[in-house]
Amino acid sequence: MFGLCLILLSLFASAAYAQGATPAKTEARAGAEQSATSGDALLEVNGDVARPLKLTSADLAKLPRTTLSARGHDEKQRRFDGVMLVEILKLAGVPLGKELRGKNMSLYVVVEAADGYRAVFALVELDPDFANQPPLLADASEGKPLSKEEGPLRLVAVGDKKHGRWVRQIVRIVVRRA
Ligand SMILES: Nc1nc2c(c(=O)[nH]1)N[C@H]1C(S)=C(S)[C@@H](COP(=O)(O)O)O[C@H]1N2
Ligand SMILES: [Mo]
Repeated sequence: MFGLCLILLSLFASAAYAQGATPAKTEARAGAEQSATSGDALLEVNGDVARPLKLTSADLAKLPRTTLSARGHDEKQRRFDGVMLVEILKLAGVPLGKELRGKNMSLYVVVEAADGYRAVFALVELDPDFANQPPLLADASEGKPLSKEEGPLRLVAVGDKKHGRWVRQIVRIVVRRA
């Protein structure tokens, strides 16, 4: 009888512990994940931002996804998947939407590639509240991850007639004020 009581008591105690411990455990794990994966960051965001970021593919996977079709430099129509570039800037705490006025009209964004190639966008070109065809940060095309030459991340600047700002192999986004 005493043995049974002890078993029941320990079961109850462990259930209560598990319930109480769950949120703390989740938080601790989230924190550990951030530091464990920061070494393999896909994309850095810095400059004039509230929150500089080092994003992993896991971080990117949490953002809302967009699919679109666009004609590449080879004139072929392709399907691209990824996140709108503005989603990255939202995470970094860059002023957007109603805040994108006044002195914030001179904010611009430098998109930097692994080969040193860089292209510039005015912040207003990225905000769907402001621009007609804001660019997509693509990680896949035709259902497959982008090739090493093109990706892992490439800009699809759908609003442009030429492809000079379709930056391949993007490694960094820098926000600056003109
Ligand atoms: N990283 C990187 N991206 C780049 C370039 C570059 O030299 N380096 N060239 C740009 C130019 S000028 C064009 S026209 C397109 C060509 O796109 P494609 O590689 O799909 O043909 O890529 C753009 N993106
Ligand atoms: Mo080009």
